[in-house]
Amino acid sequence: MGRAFDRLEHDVTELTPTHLRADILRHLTFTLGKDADHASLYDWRMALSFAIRDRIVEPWFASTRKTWETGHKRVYYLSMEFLIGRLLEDATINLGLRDIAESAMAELGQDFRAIVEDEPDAALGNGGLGRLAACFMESMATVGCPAYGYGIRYEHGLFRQRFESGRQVETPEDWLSQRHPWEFERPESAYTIGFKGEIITRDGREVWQPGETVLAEAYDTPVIGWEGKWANTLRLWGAKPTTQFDLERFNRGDYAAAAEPEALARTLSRVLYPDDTTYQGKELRLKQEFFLTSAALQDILRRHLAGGYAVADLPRHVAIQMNDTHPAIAGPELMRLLMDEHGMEFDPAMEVARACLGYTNHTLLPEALERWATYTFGNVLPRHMQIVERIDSWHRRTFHPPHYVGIVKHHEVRMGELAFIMAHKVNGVSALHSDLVKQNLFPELEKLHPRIINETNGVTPRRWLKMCNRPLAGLITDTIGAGWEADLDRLKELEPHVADAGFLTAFGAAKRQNKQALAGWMQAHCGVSVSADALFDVQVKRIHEYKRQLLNILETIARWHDIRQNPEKDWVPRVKIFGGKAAPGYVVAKEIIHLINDVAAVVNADPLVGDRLKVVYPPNYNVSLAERLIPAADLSEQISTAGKEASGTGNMKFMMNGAPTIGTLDGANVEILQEVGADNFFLFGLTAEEVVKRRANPDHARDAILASQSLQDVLQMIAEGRFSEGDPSRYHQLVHRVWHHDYFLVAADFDAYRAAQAEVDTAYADRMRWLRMAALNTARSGFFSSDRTIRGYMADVWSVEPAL
Ligand code: 26V
Repeated sequence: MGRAFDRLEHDVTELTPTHLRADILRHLTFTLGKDADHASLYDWRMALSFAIRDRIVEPWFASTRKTWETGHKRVYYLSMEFLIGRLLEDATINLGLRDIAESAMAELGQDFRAIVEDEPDAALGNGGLGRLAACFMESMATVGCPAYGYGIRYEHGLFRQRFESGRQVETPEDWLSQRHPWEFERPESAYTIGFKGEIITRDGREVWQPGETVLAEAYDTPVIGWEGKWANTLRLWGAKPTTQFDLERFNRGDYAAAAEPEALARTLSRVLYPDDTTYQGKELRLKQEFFLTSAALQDILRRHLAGGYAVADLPRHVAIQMNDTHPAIAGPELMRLLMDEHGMEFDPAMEVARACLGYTNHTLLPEALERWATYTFGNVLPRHMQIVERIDSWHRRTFHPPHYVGIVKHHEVRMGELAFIMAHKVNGVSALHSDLVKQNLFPELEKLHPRIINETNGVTPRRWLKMCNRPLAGLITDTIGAGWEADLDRLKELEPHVADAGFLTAFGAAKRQNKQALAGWMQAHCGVSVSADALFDVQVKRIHEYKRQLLNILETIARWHDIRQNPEKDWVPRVKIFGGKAAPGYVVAKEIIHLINDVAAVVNADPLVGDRLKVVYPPNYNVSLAERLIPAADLSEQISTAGKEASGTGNMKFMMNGAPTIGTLDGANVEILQEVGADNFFLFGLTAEEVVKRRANPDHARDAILASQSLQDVLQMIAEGRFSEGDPSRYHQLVHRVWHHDYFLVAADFDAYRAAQAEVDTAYADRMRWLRMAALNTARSGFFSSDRTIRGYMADVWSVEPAL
């Protein structure tokens, strides 16, 4: 095994369960101060985590040292979200220690699975964008791209979801209430972050004198790549007060006031904003964005100068990626640091900043595009407001864009335009999405400065296949040999085997094993018993109108109705599985959740239907639940209104795990279809262009409903209160919206969706045909490894070579 480091004390290749057991016991005793006889599951988890962490530290140092010594260019990935999930099992897998860890724990009388599942998810993200950042961190470590991820160490990640009478209830998430064994606190790496205040003149230059300050303190988590060959750092910032505790006030008895600055500072990293649907313009959110960005940029400049390089040389050593516009204040902040702190003039500073910055767009939805009122922006960041205006007027003077194009418009700062102008490359996240970014989002700017490229998303096959699907991963290794994990195109070698009934049967057995495990889990956790022979049809993602969970549940009702009408027919049994959270203020999404749970209650209790249809909605969908559901899925639901889903990444995980897609021509579905072939994909629905045309007809929903007896029946049943204990008012609004305000064209696509679902039934009934389709999905999923995506960014955006 080729290694990038040579000073290994802990050589993982020579580690035996007995060695590891000794390390675990040492940590149990000396790190945790516990006696093995009295250790809890938590204690054992900590002891194992520390023993594993020890094995990461040396490759981590070796990687860092090598980057310093060679002056290699580094990537800085700035993201308000990192949706990491659990780390223990992932670390053991990448170190090649998974089975050794399991044996070591068994020798100690502990169940590895139980220990792994005791770890809380690090849920520092909302959904796709945050999970992508986590996959990218793992892939950058795997391909040996020197990188830092920069984010916020939220005390509370995404809320926990419960259902009360079918309605979503949120409770705070509390991952740091237990010790987090993966991070290293770095009190010595702290930066002052300013807000508000005024602009003063110093030596004839305008500089900022902040009115408020907080401290950003670093917490580092090593991120280890496949086979432990390289490790990078995820650096999360925690907020602390800059002022000392006010002892004088405290002594005067003013206890609460004495703690005020502390409370104020800490709110900055207290909680993740749980709304990924609408931009709200809240001052605290802007402060969080600046807190992350300023801390990161100060850290980047400090490291650059410590390497002995000139400020003007920054682009040779530094590539900064903005994950959506959330850190787009990086443009003006970098300009401020270059000009106000390092004495550069505006023009050369612009050159340097633009050569460093890249911007990834993740959404076209107008309500999610960030725009800050100039009033808020100027109040919180007065110097940045000046700089933004200077950039805007420079841009106007130099390039003469149409009058309606610009950064500051109608008393708002548009972060998309700002990010575009400050970046040398702008990218979308799937082929279709990148085209739409060009055509619809930035057509004028792209004409003036062509810079939009595509980098289709990907997912890490270590977590999303090797780790979460042991039966299938084992079969793959048995069939094509080891090494596919970091060379996913090798899955193509499975293709010749789909002609072999023995291989297909083994493929089916692996899937069946996962389904059986999920059925047991759902019985225990949701109280629903399902047959593992039924088709597991899964839609898991944030609840959003454009993702059309509503279309899925309407089809479920139609199916239920059909089964009741024709109970003698030979139905293919189905389990409809839903998972996902709604933003707390998203009323319509919450109504959809309620309806799904209401339908589940009626359908699951219907003796006429029995095993032919079940609906299960496990609460609190998160990374760990995804790892349980996706390997057990037969069918992947990717049914967004065409033109709305930027890419999707869940779609790729299902494909890898051998679940064919039922889906629209949206986001990366387009590329999935292209890779897997039309015979192995259930395509339906209007295209992005047709969607736009159809909306021009104000009666599109009414026309579609009147043309579909089935949809009329479904809407009628809901309206009558069949799923709301006879109460017709509960879903009055929802039904009204389908008839009159169906912006996402649920009605227009309903019949096509139903027809595609009927094709799914037919295909599934032919067991060998289905297994062939499923296996081909896995075999052709190599393109969707995030290693491929990262190599694309390295070549097209960052100009970084792998260091391995
Ligand atoms: C948006 C907003 C709006 C402003 C307030 C806070 C906030 C927080 C998060 C977001 C994220 C919206 C963008 C997003 O998650 N996009 C998803 O990105 C995935 C990765 O590229 C992609 O696969 C999904 O299709 C896309 O919806």
